[in-house]
Amino acid sequence: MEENKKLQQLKQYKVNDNEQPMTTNQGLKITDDEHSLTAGLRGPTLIEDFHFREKMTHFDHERIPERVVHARGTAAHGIFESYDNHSAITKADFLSEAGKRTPVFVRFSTVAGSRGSADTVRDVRGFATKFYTDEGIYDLVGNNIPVFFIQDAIKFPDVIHAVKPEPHNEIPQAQSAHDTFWDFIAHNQESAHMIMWHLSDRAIPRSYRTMEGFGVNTFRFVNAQGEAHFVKFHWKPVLGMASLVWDEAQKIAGKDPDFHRRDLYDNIEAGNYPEYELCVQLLKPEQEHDFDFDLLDPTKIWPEEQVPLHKLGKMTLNRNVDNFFAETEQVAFHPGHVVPGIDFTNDPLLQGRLFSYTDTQLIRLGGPNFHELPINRSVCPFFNNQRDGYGRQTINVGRVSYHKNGMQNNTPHEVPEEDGGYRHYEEKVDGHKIRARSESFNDHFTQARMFWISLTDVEREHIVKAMSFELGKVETLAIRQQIVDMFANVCRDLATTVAQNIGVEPPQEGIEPPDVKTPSPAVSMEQRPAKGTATKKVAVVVNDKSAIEELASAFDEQHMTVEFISSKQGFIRDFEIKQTFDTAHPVLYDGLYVDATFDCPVTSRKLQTFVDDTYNHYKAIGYHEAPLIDAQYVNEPGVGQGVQTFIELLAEGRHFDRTFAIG
Ligand code: HDD
Repeated sequence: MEENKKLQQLKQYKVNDNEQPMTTNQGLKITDDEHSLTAGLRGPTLIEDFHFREKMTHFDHERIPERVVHARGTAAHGIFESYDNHSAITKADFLSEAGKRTPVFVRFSTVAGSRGSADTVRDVRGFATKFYTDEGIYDLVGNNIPVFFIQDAIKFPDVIHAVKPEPHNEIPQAQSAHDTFWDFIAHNQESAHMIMWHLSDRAIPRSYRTMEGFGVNTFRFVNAQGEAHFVKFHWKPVLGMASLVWDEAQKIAGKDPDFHRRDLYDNIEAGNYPEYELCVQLLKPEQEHDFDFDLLDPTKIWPEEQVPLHKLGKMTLNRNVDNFFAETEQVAFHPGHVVPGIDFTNDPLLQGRLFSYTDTQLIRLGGPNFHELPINRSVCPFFNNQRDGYGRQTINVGRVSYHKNGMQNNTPHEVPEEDGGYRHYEEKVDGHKIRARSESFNDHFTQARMFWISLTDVEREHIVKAMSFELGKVETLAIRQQIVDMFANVCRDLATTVAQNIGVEPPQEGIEPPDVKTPSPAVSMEQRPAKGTATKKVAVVVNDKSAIEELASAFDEQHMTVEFISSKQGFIRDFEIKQTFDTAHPVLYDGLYVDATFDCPVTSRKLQTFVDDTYNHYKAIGYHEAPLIDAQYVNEPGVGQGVQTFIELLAEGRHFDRTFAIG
């Protein structure tokens, strides 16, 4: 494993207490950690018991506020490597030469749920990357959906209050399927486009390794000559994209609430390092008004067919954290952490974000020194006249803590732009102070419609089901009706089918979607599907008569992850059977290979349930001999005999053309 600059820096903070004597925090060796100091064997505890007090006080203060959004997450270290010298578009040093490597730390998250909520809920996923560059920290704080619910940051508390558990009973946890969320949507129609993505398979990813990331807001690149571009950021997973199906996602939430966290951790431990290419879309300042949407509107994408992607480099996540709290919980991102060459635009959502992130760290991490926490520390040195505050670690020497000064030769000194000083892009701004929004932000349905017409039939069917599910959980019929009417602006058939499913009237006459002729196929996940077998996880059902040796080597050759399942744990020959039908569940695998039958009727029944669920979720099923699986499945798509056939079926992904599956 490469010791990048950040990992080297972190080393000095690590403590391994293996084989060490136990001490108090003051270093005093402890003789007894089992008993409080009491007055007599059955008497009260004494206040002089400093050991008890220190231990208990620390425990009492262990918790910090969870993130107000994105509380549930997991993270990993890695490295970003630039493909080229990109100085023609940005002077950012980490993009300045081919092969230049920059340490990164990435935190993936859900948005709505609490810190202990399930991973596989229907939600947007956060994709936040901290680049430890030689010029300071750069944070790209993105999501796995390229647009947002609202256009102006002042509405962020509202959309979040609406989606969070309802205030009177704190139900439901990590779900958008409830009244307040859909009431908000019905009354804030700018969210229409985002809702289409939220109801799509993007909101239930198979893993963090198989989802895209987007910077969402429009940023600005500036080169050394001062020339600027509007820029949108994209992360493309090298494995391709894959999602769960809804029935499966709900079941996984119970069977393994840590499903995504475990998947990322296990794959990094196994050396299956997730990779993502960083791409940008670029537009020149003079193209600002060339589109039928506003470039500053965060509810809009720039269709890739109109504005192509340029690849900048590749990120590889190759190391798990040592301590979840110290690293993953304490990491503090902020879209305002930028380096020379990266700047902001007047996107009204971004502008508000630039205030919110530092503000939230002050309450979450307890004061203004969170940049000193090991995970947040820049790898380049930092000097200024900021001093003191809770938990200050730096020991600033000398008498001077102000600028300008004469006693220290006026240092730390300001740095001219040509020596790396950050200079804001000098955009001309002129206007009246008003609370209003440009009319160019008013079209809420064209791109929602474009998204809809760009999807495959299966993807569209999933949206119909998702909307029926979500609204089916809404108790207030008026809200269901308002949403049906609202989405007639996207597709009348969609709205009518959902209305039928949830028992409300079809959409009002006269509501028609905009006439969108050009789709954007790139928004469909089918454009970049996770094909192949690499890192796919399969359950292989075996007993002592099975050809485990051959199966293991055939699947290993395909870089698949295999778990053998049988009626009992223990060893069959050299192979450890780690899972049984009771400890494992078919929703946790990408495919199933059956090479065993069982005499016990209860075990046979459990195997049948395994096959049924795998079938229901459109996943590949392989078997050694036909009698090993139910005859009704044998001629179904995605079901085949023999290892080679199974490998091919698994490589294709899901088999949505099944006769009676659900999902
Ligand atoms: Fe945000 C966290 C992404 C809009 C305010 N946001 C947070 C995280 C991600 C995003 C990935 C988790 C970072 C982590 O892992 O620690 N947020 C986005 C994206 C947005 C967005 C892509 C739309 C473009 N956010 C947004 C707005 C506001 C915030 C409009 C407020 C004005 N976001 C926050 C926050 C959080 C946060 C309250 C909570 C925890 C934190 O910042 O560190 O400041």
